[in-house]
Amino acid sequence: MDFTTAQLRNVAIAGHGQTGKTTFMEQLLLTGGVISKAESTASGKTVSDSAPEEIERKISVYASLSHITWKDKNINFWDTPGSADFTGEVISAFRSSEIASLLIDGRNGVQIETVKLWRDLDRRNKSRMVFINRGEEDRTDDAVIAKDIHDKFNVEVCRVTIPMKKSGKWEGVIDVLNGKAYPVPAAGAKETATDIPADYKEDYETALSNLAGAAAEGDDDLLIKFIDEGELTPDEISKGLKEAFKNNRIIPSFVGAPTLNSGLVPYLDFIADIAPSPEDAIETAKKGDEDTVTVKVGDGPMTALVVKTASDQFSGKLSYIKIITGSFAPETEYWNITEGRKEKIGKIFRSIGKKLEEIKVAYAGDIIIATKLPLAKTSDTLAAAQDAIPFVRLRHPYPIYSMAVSADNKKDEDKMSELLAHAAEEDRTLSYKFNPETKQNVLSGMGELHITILLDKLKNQNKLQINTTIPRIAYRETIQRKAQAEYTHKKQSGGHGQYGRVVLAIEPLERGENYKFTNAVFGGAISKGYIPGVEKGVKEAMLNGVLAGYPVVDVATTVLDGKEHPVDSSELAFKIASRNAFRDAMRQAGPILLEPIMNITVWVESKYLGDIMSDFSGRRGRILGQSDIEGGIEEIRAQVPQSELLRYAIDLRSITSGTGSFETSFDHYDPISGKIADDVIAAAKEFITIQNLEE
Ligand SMILES: Nc1nc2c(ncn2[C@@H]2O[C@H](COP(=O)(O)OP(=O)(O)OP(=O)(O)O)[C@@H](O)[C@H]2O)c(=O)[nH]1
Ligand SMILES: [Mg+2]
Repeated sequence: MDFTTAQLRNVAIAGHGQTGKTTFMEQLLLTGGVISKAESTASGKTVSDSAPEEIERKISVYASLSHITWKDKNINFWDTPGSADFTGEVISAFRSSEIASLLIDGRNGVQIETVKLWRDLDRRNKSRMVFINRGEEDRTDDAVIAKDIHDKFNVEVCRVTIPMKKSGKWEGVIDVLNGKAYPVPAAGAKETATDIPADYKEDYETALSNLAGAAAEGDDDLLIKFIDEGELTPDEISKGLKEAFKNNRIIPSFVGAPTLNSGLVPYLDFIADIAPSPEDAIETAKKGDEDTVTVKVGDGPMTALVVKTASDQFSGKLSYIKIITGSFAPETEYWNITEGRKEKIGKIFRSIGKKLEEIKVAYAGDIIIATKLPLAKTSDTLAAAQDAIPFVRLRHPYPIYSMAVSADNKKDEDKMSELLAHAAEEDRTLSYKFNPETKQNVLSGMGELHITILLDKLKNQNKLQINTTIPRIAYRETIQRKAQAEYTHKKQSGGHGQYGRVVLAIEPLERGENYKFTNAVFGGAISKGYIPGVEKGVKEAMLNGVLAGYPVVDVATTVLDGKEHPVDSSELAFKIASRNAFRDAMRQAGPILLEPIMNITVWVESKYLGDIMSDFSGRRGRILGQSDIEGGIEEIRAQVPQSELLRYAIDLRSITSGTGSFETSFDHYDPISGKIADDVIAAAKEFITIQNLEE
């Protein structure tokens, strides 16, 4: 079936880990008639959590896309993972959806990942609705959650459904907007509408009046009418809610008991009737350094954005594509604007989790899947016209947790590198790089779970043993004072000899100035032609310092004097002489080690503030500042040596029971001394010995 842009809805279901998103999605699919039985994550047979790593761990790892046809609308739902380790998946879902639907566990209220998602949605100015689940449980009270939301985000929710729950017994929900009740259906039966029971009339009247108040936010005329008359007609309420929701001025809230199949019909009705279609939604595009331009979702030549790529065991490479303008056809060639090359499109599909349903055309605003696209990567723009402006790329955070990885032999190591490089292309929150200084392959991601799941998957699929260690740190060496040294390189072993004598002085530069080389030889003691050899020698010496073999930085070298031989001198002889002169000078110049210092920003609930501060002091950290941000969250900014942060993703998780998060970036190098430096030097010596044996 074809759906026009106005008939589409794109909803990203998101929220704190284990709040019940996948279970909720399953019940929505059942309600929408897509599946005939709702499975639980315990059974490992849910539509959304179909990957082996999801089934094994009973958590979502990937954003899963399914669609439901409801009231002639095609609703695309993303079920996203709640763990911060898989935040890249949520980014794909948010970027391609006009609506975010936050699932809140009725027993626990707004939890920290939800607070972080909310902040992200604020930055995107994205419309959001909330669904409070586990309504049947004693502890769940949607009024308490409404207050929690108010306290954390300073917004009022407008309750579109309210619970029918007296003396702790869950009886169903009332759809305030449509003035109907939905009693809990019998096991296996569908939810159907009835009149509102007399017991709940009063609750309903109050909620309706509040809903009219929220609808009045949508339109000035409605607001005036509401103020004058104190009420609005049902049509006016619908119209006002549509406008207010589309413009992100209200937060509609729903309550239900998904596993009892209760509260889902009014939620789907609201999405179909009130929530915005992608029509007129705004995308941003940008060519090179030119200004950003805005593009309205709708008619025009075909343009689209690749929002996610994945590999499927059976279907191969999958590209998830949000169509921005025009219509998207299968068996076509489009331009991949990002690559500057033509992309051959084969079949196109909608999906129910991993099940693909072939379609013949799709229109602006839809999210579809194309298989086996040769070039497409996440953030690529596809277009009918070669000169289309590329859409702004998806913004992914920097990876915060790194492991050095290796395999047992060269063949496996090559295979490992190929697989990891491919994984990093698919998942933009991963990075895989060879660090030439430490001679290690480093895999970085959003947390221990992220890395572990990826490596387990590769091991299982490819029968590959991958070893992990904590990565080495890229230390540096420098000097503390001026020194001078001379060195004569002389070899007279018959035939052509080698001769070069170099006198040079070194002195410290400002931190970050790195390198300076001056030739101050007077009166031609060393001919001009040999000076490049002298400089090469200095550069070579600076590759491996005298303390622990780390690169030497922030040193100025001046060549003062030297001597050459008419026959035996050569560039090579001067290079060897100056390399040794530099090393001798460095030994006298108070060599010290430098370590990388990182900027770190941590977000935690206020109650952990003290623990975070004292933990930083144990890590030789320096606090730069701290501020309260919305949602009862503290932001702490500090500088901490990189060597103290290697396991921070794990440690922060244990300090904050999994609720904290952080970002880091390199800032500068600082000297280290005493035992810390001794340990680094001892470890490096061991490393150098092994390296030498290997070479
Ligand atoms: N009683 C009850 N249990 C639920 C409900 N929703 C989820 N659960 C249980 O809560 C656990 C987590 O449910 P999931 O649906 O996997 O939660 P999720 O939010 O998708 O988890 P992540 O994707 O890992 O963030 C499972 O054991 C579910 O059976 C509910 O409405 N009622
Ligand atoms: Mg899930």
